[in-house]
Amino acid sequence: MKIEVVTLFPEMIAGALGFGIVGRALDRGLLNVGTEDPRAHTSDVHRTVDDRPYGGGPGMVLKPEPLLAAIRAAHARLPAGSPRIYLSAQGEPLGQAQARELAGLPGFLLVAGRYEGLDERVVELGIDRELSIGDYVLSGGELPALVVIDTVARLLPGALGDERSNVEESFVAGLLDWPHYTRPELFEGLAVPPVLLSGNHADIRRWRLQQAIARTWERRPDLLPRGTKATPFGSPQSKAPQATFDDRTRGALAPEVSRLLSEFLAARAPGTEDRG
Ligand code: 4HQ
Repeated sequence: MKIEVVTLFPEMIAGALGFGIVGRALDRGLLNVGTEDPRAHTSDVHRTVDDRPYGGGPGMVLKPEPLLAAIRAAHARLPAGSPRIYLSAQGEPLGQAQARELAGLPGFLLVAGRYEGLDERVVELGIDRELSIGDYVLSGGELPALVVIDTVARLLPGALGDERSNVEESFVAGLLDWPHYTRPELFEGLAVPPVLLSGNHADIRRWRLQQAIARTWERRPDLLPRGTKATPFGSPQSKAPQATFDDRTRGALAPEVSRLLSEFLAARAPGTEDRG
């Protein structure tokens, strides 16, 4: 996988990539990251990369000529068909699906803007796709570019030390993580959940999945399958067990996840409160 980053601050990219999983992916040659500085494509004595916005107002806009020249120079070093991606708050939200899609490509180009952003004609002429890392305002596209590189790098085959990590993650794909514990067994008066010490791997797997489902329900219900509702099985209103979420999305879940999610939702349904 080859990635190029067009940036006015190439040291920000190079300086952040030498650590952990990404650093090892670079060492192993699974990933190669290059940078291109638009300032290298200026010819005036001040090496000017920005200018005032037409129409007036505060802030500056990246000048089109050096930026498009940098995009073209970096794109020429990438495999044919590598998309040119602009990091912007107006872009498509980056999620795990987008990361997987990018990880399947031979390469791509990231454009990190500064100031108020790019001249829109550079977007028209030199950008294939826009991605946003979230609904907040940053001062530049370098951190978003690093976020994209990090999330893509760890999906490359051979990037994780323990290859099982990605397999384990796909087991709960689309759910929040379960809680983790390590030694000591008792820490500041807080015990590790006994099931994790039981040695019963089926019980542990079920408990973790139940924890992941409960946390997702509480904290990020938007991540659960469309149409997810807490509805009791065989409730008085209907004889047949009711669907607790769309049958179509049910099919996309691992059978174990589907079953435990149905159980969780049935237990959560109105009128099933434990008044013990
Ligand atoms: N930007 N996700 C770059 C962002 C942003 C985001 C603001 C993009 C500054 C120059 N990029 N401009 N959020 O906040 O990707």
